[in-house]
Amino acid sequence: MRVDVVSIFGEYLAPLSLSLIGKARTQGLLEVRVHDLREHTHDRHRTVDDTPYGGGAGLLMKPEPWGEALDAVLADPPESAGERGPVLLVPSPVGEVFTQVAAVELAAEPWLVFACGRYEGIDARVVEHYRARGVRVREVSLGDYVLNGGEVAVLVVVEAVARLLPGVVGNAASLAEESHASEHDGLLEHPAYTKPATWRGLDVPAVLSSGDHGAVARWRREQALRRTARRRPDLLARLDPARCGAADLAVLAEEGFVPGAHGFLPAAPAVAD
Ligand code: 6GU
Repeated sequence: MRVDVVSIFGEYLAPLSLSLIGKARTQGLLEVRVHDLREHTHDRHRTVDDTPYGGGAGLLMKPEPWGEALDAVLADPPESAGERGPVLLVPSPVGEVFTQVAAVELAAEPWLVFACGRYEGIDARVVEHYRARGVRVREVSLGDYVLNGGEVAVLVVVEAVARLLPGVVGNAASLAEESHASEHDGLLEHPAYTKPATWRGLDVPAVLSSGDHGAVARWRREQALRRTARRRPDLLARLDPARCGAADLAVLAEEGFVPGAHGFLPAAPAVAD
Protein backbone atom coordinates (compact mmCIF):
# COMPACT_ATOMS: atom_id res chain seq x y z
CA MET A 1 0.00 0.00 0.00
CA ARG A 2 1.13 3.53 -0.77
CA VAL A 3 0.26 6.41 1.55
CA ASP A 4 0.88 10.06 0.64
CA VAL A 5 0.43 12.71 3.32
CA VAL A 6 0.30 16.44 2.62
CA SER A 7 0.88 18.52 5.76
CA ILE A 8 2.60 21.66 7.06
CA PHE A 9 3.94 19.62 10.01
CA GLY A 10 5.63 16.61 8.43
CA GLU A 11 7.69 16.12 11.62
CA TYR A 12 4.43 15.21 13.33
CA LEU A 13 4.40 11.99 11.29
CA ALA A 14 7.78 10.75 12.55
CA PRO A 15 6.10 7.95 14.59
CA LEU A 16 5.23 6.26 11.29
CA SER A 17 8.86 5.08 11.30
CA LEU A 18 8.44 3.19 14.60
CA SER A 19 7.26 -0.25 15.69
CA LEU A 20 5.08 -2.38 13.43
CA ILE A 21 4.43 0.46 10.95
CA GLY A 22 8.14 1.24 10.62
CA LYS A 23 8.86 -2.45 10.12
CA ALA A 24 6.12 -2.73 7.48
CA ARG A 25 7.82 0.12 5.63
CA THR A 26 11.30 -1.44 5.72
CA GLN A 27 9.75 -4.72 4.55
CA GLY A 28 8.15 -2.93 1.59
CA LEU A 29 4.57 -3.74 2.68
CA LEU A 30 3.83 -0.04 3.11
CA GLU A 31 5.30 3.03 1.44
CA VAL A 32 4.72 6.40 3.15
CA ARG A 33 5.56 9.70 1.44
CA VAL A 34 5.18 12.97 3.34
CA HIS A 35 4.84 16.20 1.34
CA ASP A 36 5.16 19.78 2.61
CA LEU A 37 2.16 21.90 1.62
CA ARG A 38 4.32 25.04 1.81
CA GLU A 39 6.32 23.82 -1.19
CA HIS A 40 3.21 24.80 -3.15
CA THR A 41 3.04 28.43 -2.01
CA HIS A 42 4.57 31.22 -4.04
CA ASP A 43 4.76 34.21 -1.70
CA ARG A 44 7.69 35.24 0.47
CA HIS A 45 5.89 34.16 3.67
CA ARG A 46 4.77 30.80 2.23
CA THR A 47 1.22 31.61 3.30
CA VAL A 48 -1.25 28.71 3.60
CA ASP A 49 -4.06 30.40 5.59
CA ASP A 50 -6.46 33.32 5.33
CA THR A 51 -9.56 34.78 7.02
CA PRO A 52 -12.97 33.19 6.36
CA TYR A 53 -15.55 34.80 4.08
CA GLY A 54 -18.56 35.77 6.14
CA GLY A 55 -16.40 36.55 9.14
CA GLY A 56 -15.79 34.63 12.34
CA ALA A 57 -12.84 33.66 14.46
CA GLY A 58 -9.88 31.66 13.23
CA LEU A 59 -8.16 31.08 9.92
CA LEU A 60 -8.86 28.71 7.05
CA MET A 61 -6.45 27.02 4.69
CA LYS A 62 -6.38 28.64 1.24
CA PRO A 63 -7.38 26.40 -1.70
CA GLU A 64 -4.53 27.20 -4.13
CA PRO A 65 -1.64 25.46 -2.31
CA TRP A 66 -3.92 22.45 -1.74
CA GLY A 67 -4.84 22.29 -5.40
CA GLU A 68 -1.20 22.37 -6.47
CA ALA A 69 -0.03 19.92 -3.81
CA LEU A 70 -2.78 17.38 -4.45
CA ASP A 71 -2.44 17.66 -8.25
CA ALA A 72 1.28 16.86 -7.84
CA VAL A 73 0.56 13.83 -5.63
CA LEU A 74 -2.20 12.54 -7.92
CA ALA A 75 0.07 12.91 -10.95
CA ASP A 76 2.46 10.33 -9.46
CA PRO A 77 0.42 7.19 -8.83
CA PRO A 78 1.94 3.92 -7.58
CA GLU A 79 2.09 1.03 -10.08
CA SER A 80 -0.53 -0.81 -8.01
CA ALA A 81 -3.15 1.97 -8.18
CA GLY A 82 -4.86 0.87 -11.38
CA GLU A 83 -7.85 2.80 -12.74
CA ARG A 84 -9.64 3.66 -9.50
CA GLY A 85 -7.02 6.09 -8.22
CA PRO A 86 -6.59 6.90 -4.55
CA VAL A 87 -9.00 7.43 -1.71
CA LEU A 88 -8.45 11.03 -0.60
CA LEU A 89 -8.84 11.20 3.18
CA VAL A 90 -9.47 14.56 4.76
CA PRO A 91 -9.29 14.45 8.57
CA SER A 92 -11.90 16.78 10.00
CA PRO A 93 -14.14 17.05 13.07
CA VAL A 94 -17.11 17.24 10.64
CA GLY A 95 -16.22 13.95 8.91
CA GLU A 96 -17.75 10.48 9.33
CA VAL A 97 -16.48 8.87 12.53
CA PHE A 98 -13.58 6.53 11.69
CA THR A 99 -14.39 2.91 12.64
CA GLN A 100 -12.97 -0.58 12.23
CA VAL A 101 -15.38 -1.05 9.30
CA ALA A 102 -13.72 1.90 7.55
CA ALA A 103 -10.26 0.55 8.43
CA VAL A 104 -11.13 -2.78 6.77
CA GLU A 105 -12.42 -0.95 3.66
CA LEU A 106 -9.29 1.20 3.41
CA ALA A 107 -6.99 -1.79 3.91
CA ALA A 108 -8.30 -3.12 0.58
CA GLU A 109 -7.13 0.03 -1.25
CA PRO A 110 -3.70 0.26 -2.90
CA TRP A 111 -3.37 4.03 -2.41
CA LEU A 112 -4.43 6.47 0.29
CA VAL A 113 -3.80 10.23 0.14
CA PHE A 114 -4.23 12.35 3.28
CA ALA A 115 -4.83 16.11 3.22
CA CYS A 116 -4.04 17.41 6.71
CA GLY A 117 -5.79 20.64 7.56
CA ARG A 118 -4.77 22.91 10.40
CA TYR A 119 -6.51 25.97 11.82
CA GLU A 120 -10.27 25.88 11.14
CA GLY A 121 -9.88 23.47 8.21
CA ILE A 122 -9.53 23.74 4.43
CA ASP A 123 -11.58 25.91 2.04
CA ALA A 124 -14.61 23.70 1.22
CA ARG A 125 -14.02 23.97 -2.54
CA VAL A 126 -10.98 21.67 -2.31
CA VAL A 127 -13.10 18.63 -1.39
CA GLU A 128 -15.79 19.73 -3.86
CA HIS A 129 -13.23 20.03 -6.69
CA TYR A 130 -11.65 16.59 -6.24
CA ARG A 131 -15.07 14.91 -5.86
CA ALA A 132 -16.15 16.58 -9.11
CA ARG A 133 -13.02 15.17 -10.74
CA GLY A 134 -14.12 11.68 -9.68
CA VAL A 135 -11.71 11.24 -6.78
CA ARG A 136 -13.21 9.20 -3.94
CA VAL A 137 -13.04 11.61 -1.00
CA ARG A 138 -13.74 10.64 2.62
CA GLU A 139 -13.75 13.23 5.39
CA VAL A 140 -12.97 11.31 8.59
CA SER A 141 -13.25 12.30 12.25
CA LEU A 142 -11.68 10.56 15.22
CA GLY A 143 -14.61 11.38 17.49
CA ASP A 144 -16.56 14.14 19.13
CA TYR A 145 -13.79 16.44 20.29
CA VAL A 146 -11.61 19.06 18.61
CA LEU A 147 -7.95 18.63 17.65
CA ASN A 148 -5.62 21.26 16.24
CA GLY A 149 -5.10 19.46 12.94
CA GLY A 150 -5.32 16.25 10.97
CA GLU A 151 -1.85 14.81 11.62
CA VAL A 152 -2.90 12.80 14.68
CA ALA A 153 -5.75 11.35 12.62
CA VAL A 154 -3.22 10.22 10.00
CA LEU A 155 -1.29 8.36 12.70
CA VAL A 156 -4.51 6.74 13.91
CA VAL A 157 -5.87 5.77 10.48
CA VAL A 158 -2.52 4.50 9.13
CA GLU A 159 -1.98 2.37 12.24
CA ALA A 160 -5.50 0.92 12.16
CA VAL A 161 -5.26 0.20 8.41
CA ALA A 162 -1.65 -0.97 8.11
CA ARG A 163 -2.00 -3.62 10.83
CA LEU A 164 -4.69 -5.24 8.65
CA LEU A 165 -2.33 -5.59 5.67
CA PRO A 166 -1.08 -9.13 5.06
CA GLY A 167 2.22 -9.72 6.86
CA VAL A 168 2.18 -6.64 9.13
CA VAL A 169 0.77 -8.32 12.26
CA GLY A 170 2.46 -11.71 12.78
CA ASN A 171 -0.58 -13.64 14.01
CA ALA A 172 -3.52 -13.02 11.66
CA ALA A 173 -5.89 -14.91 13.98
CA SER A 174 -5.33 -12.30 16.69
CA LEU A 175 -6.92 -9.67 14.40
CA ALA A 176 -10.19 -11.58 14.23
CA GLU A 177 -10.43 -11.87 18.03
CA GLU A 178 -10.13 -8.18 18.82
CA SER A 179 -12.72 -5.71 20.01
CA HIS A 180 -14.87 -4.35 17.13
CA ALA A 181 -13.90 -7.29 14.84
CA SER A 182 -16.79 -8.39 12.64
CA GLU A 183 -16.05 -11.99 13.70
CA HIS A 184 -17.10 -10.94 17.20
CA ASP A 185 -20.24 -9.16 16.03
CA GLY A 186 -18.63 -5.77 16.71
CA LEU A 187 -18.68 -6.41 20.48
CA LEU A 188 -16.03 -5.28 22.95
CA GLU A 189 -13.53 -8.00 23.78
CA HIS A 190 -13.86 -10.06 26.98
CA PRO A 191 -11.37 -9.41 29.84
CA ALA A 192 -8.07 -11.31 29.50
CA TYR A 193 -5.61 -12.69 32.07
CA THR A 194 -2.13 -14.16 32.16
CA LYS A 195 0.09 -15.65 34.87
CA PRO A 196 0.29 -15.62 37.88
CA ALA A 197 -3.02 -17.31 38.78
CA THR A 198 -3.27 -15.13 41.90
CA TRP A 199 -1.97 -11.55 42.02
CA ARG A 200 -2.45 -9.24 45.03
CA GLY A 201 -5.27 -11.45 46.24
CA LEU A 202 -7.05 -11.42 42.88
CA ASP A 203 -7.70 -14.80 41.20
CA VAL A 204 -8.04 -15.49 37.49
CA PRO A 205 -11.62 -16.75 36.85
CA ALA A 206 -11.54 -20.53 37.42
CA VAL A 207 -13.28 -21.39 34.15
CA LEU A 208 -10.22 -20.21 32.20
CA SER A 209 -8.10 -22.96 33.79
CA SER A 210 -10.79 -25.65 33.50
CA GLY A 211 -9.58 -26.99 30.16
CA ASP A 212 -13.22 -26.98 29.01
CA HIS A 213 -12.96 -25.06 25.72
CA GLY A 214 -16.73 -24.83 25.30
CA ALA A 215 -17.15 -23.36 28.78
CA VAL A 216 -14.32 -20.88 28.12
CA ALA A 217 -15.96 -19.77 24.86
CA ARG A 218 -19.35 -19.37 26.54
CA TRP A 219 -17.83 -17.37 29.43
CA ARG A 220 -15.97 -15.08 27.05
CA ARG A 221 -19.09 -14.45 24.96
CA GLU A 222 -21.07 -13.62 28.11
CA GLN A 223 -18.37 -11.22 29.33
CA ALA A 224 -18.20 -9.54 25.91
CA LEU A 225 -21.98 -9.05 25.91
CA ARG A 226 -22.08 -7.70 29.49
CA ARG A 227 -19.17 -5.33 28.91
CA THR A 228 -20.67 -4.02 25.70
CA ALA A 229 -24.09 -3.55 27.34
CA ARG A 230 -22.59 -1.59 30.24
CA ARG A 231 -19.96 0.45 28.40
CA ARG A 232 -21.14 0.77 24.80
CA PRO A 233 -24.90 0.21 24.50
CA ASP A 234 -24.69 1.99 21.12
CA LEU A 235 -22.82 -1.05 19.77
CA LEU A 236 -25.64 -3.39 20.88
CA ALA A 237 -28.05 -1.38 18.74
CA ARG A 238 -26.11 -2.80 15.77
CA LEU A 239 -25.93 -6.41 17.01
CA ASP A 240 -28.07 -8.68 14.81
CA PRO A 241 -30.49 -10.66 17.03
CA ALA A 242 -30.27 -13.48 14.45
CA ARG A 243 -26.62 -13.97 15.51
CA CYS A 244 -27.62 -14.46 19.15
CA GLY A 245 -28.53 -17.75 20.80
CA ALA A 246 -30.79 -18.31 23.78
CA ALA A 247 -27.87 -17.87 26.20
CA ASP A 248 -26.98 -14.52 24.61
CA LEU A 249 -30.59 -13.34 24.84
CA ALA A 250 -30.74 -14.32 28.52
CA VAL A 251 -27.52 -12.40 29.33
CA LEU A 252 -28.70 -9.32 27.44
CA ALA A 253 -32.10 -9.46 29.14
CA GLU A 254 -30.27 -9.48 32.50
CA GLU A 255 -28.40 -6.40 31.37
CA GLY A 256 -31.69 -4.76 30.41
CA PHE A 257 -31.63 -5.17 26.62
CA VAL A 258 -34.25 -6.74 24.36
CA PRO A 259 -34.14 -7.45 20.61
CA GLY A 260 -35.58 -4.70 18.42
CA ALA A 261 -36.15 -4.54 14.67
CA HIS A 262 -32.39 -4.27 13.83
CA GLY A 263 -30.44 -4.56 17.07
CA PHE A 264 -30.83 -4.60 20.83
CA LEU A 265 -32.54 -1.77 22.67
CA PRO A 266 -32.94 -0.96 26.36
CA ALA A 267 -36.03 -2.77 27.69
CA ALA A 268 -38.84 -0.33 28.35
CA PRO A 269 -38.73 0.50 32.06
CA ALA A 270 -41.65 -0.86 34.09
CA VAL A 271 -44.11 1.96 34.65
CA ALA A 272 -45.71 2.21 38.09
CA ASP A 273 -49.38 3.18 38.02
CL1 6GU B 1 -9.73 14.19 12.14
N1 6GU B 1 -9.40 16.67 12.97
C1 6GU B 1 -9.58 17.66 13.84
N2 6GU B 1 -9.03 18.85 13.60
N3 6GU B 1 -10.31 17.54 14.93
C2 6GU B 1 -10.86 16.35 15.15
C3 6GU B 1 -10.70 15.26 14.30
C4 6GU B 1 -9.95 15.47 13.20
N4 6GU B 1 -11.39 14.22 14.79
C5 6GU B 1 -11.93 14.64 15.91
N5 6GU B 1 -11.63 15.93 16.14
